[in-house]
Amino acid sequence: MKRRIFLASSASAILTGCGPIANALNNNATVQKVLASAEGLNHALIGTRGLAREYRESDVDRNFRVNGFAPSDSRYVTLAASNFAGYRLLVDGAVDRRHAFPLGELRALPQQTQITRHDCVEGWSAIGKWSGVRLSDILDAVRPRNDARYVVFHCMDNDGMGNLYYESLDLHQARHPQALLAMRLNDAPLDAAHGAPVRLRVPTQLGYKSAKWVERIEVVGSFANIASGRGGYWEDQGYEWYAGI
Ligand SMILES: Nc1nc2c(c(=O)[nH]1)N[C@H]1C(S)=C(S)[C@@H](COP(=O)(O)O)O[C@H]1N2
Ligand SMILES: [Mo]
Repeated sequence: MKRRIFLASSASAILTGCGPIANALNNNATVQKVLASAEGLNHALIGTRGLAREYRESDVDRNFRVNGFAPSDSRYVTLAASNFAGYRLLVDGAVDRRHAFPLGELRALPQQTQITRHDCVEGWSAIGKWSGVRLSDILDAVRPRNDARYVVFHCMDNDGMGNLYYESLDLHQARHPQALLAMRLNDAPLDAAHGAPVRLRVPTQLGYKSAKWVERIEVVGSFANIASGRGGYWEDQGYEWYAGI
């Protein structure tokens, strides 16, 4: 059974992709249908309740692959030049206690370390040792209100056409014990290309969910009014919002 599920997700891995060629494929109706059925199967049989497998130190890929480039706009470059001294992670929206966390405050919170595998829909994987703050600890600190349903991650990079990268999880996924706001990769501070200073790490979901360069976490009742309304940058281009693996 497990094997069949894996095959279903690798088929979607090869067909969806993160790049322009894959986008052309995504516009193909037959491809879309196959993907929809494979993703439905995965969702139904696995869900996001289980824990992602954790690996040993010796399994870590020392050169964790980079997908994309660090943001080149001047605001990010300036923040990076001062080692993110001026950075704040704003957590707001449908919460009782909105708060802007400087890096020092995030580093002073209890840290979790996990050695987990990152799976990109383009068909590659990498095992990394990630450390940071549990997203659930941050949510506990800001106290989502009763109308809160989703957590939206706003990032500092754009695609050159004015669209900022963003992603979202529902509150249940966001409270998953392995959902991490990572600040370290492989025993070093996260570098710019991998999402410095703070990125999301959700090992139970495909790579595009793990938003890099996060500067704001907005708790919302609905994401219908954010960008094209599908809950994420790639979702707005046709990817599934649910990306469980
Ligand atoms: N802000 C932002 N986050 C992002 C992306 C992006 O383009 N921008 N790409 C996603 C995709 S498709 C993948 S596979 C991973 C790549 O992470 P890595 O570069 O650390 O390997 O980041 C994800 N998070
Ligand atoms: Mo990806």
